[in-house]
Amino acid sequence: MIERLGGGVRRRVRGGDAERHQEHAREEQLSLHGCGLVFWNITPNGAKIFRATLTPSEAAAVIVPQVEIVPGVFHLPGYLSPEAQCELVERVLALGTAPAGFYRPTVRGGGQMRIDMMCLGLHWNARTYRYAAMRGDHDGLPVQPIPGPFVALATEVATTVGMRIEPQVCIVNRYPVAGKLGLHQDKDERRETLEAGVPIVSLSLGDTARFILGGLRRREPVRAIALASGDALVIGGPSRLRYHGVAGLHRGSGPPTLGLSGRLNLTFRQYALASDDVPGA
Ligand SMILES: O=C(O)CCC(=O)C(=O)O
Repeated sequence: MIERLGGGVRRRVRGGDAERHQEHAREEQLSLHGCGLVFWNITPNGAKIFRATLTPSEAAAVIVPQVEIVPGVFHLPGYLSPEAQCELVERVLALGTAPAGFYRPTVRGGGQMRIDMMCLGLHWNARTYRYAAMRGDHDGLPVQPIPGPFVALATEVATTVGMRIEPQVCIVNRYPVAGKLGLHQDKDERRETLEAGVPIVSLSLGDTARFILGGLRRREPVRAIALASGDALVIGGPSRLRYHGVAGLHRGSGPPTLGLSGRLNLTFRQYALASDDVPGA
């Protein structure tokens, strides 16, 4: 039976020690805060009371609904609970209004993107297509670091589908209702990272996106995947260099409780296998 937890991710708990958590699963919340999987009891008036932290073996016993679309591409619908989505939106918007927050990039051909962007950890320079510690194509500011709970969340998503990532970059895209992102490959990370198939972990918030997934060559046919608020998507292994993009949004389809117009998408990337190779390290 799949349980819908009060917050956090939608999980099914199987066997072993983890079973003791199941009886109260509907009252519990997986918090975004802290590392690991933290359960909370939610009282009728909404207060959170700390209950337990899952050990790594308990966490490994947790099953999350997932669909492997093609080898290496996993869609995890509803990975984030409504509460976790709200918390993530709040934190992203706070970062987005701080120095080195959202801006509208101009790409090397001179055109403006149809989305706003904010890079955390490392900056993706839209003019050079290279990563750097500073925003050389915009205001020269150093990027903000990736908050620890974001790193923990992305790592957890990858682990859920049997992959590994050490997130060194989080690119946050803010889509206005008419926002789009053309078909492209994410290939600006170091070659050894790409060749190892280290995944990209994507989290979607707000309006549902018409995400398009192609093949390893631009001309290959694409398929559409509806990425709704709270969904996670992992693109790795043999699919790491698949073309992909966002053809548009289903306007107004996001949860009203998020208070978001359009959509936010976070993609977590590992730039280098060795931390010494990370710019600014
Ligand atoms: O918004 C999305 O779902 C995709 C984002 C993306 O492709 C990218 O940032 O490279």
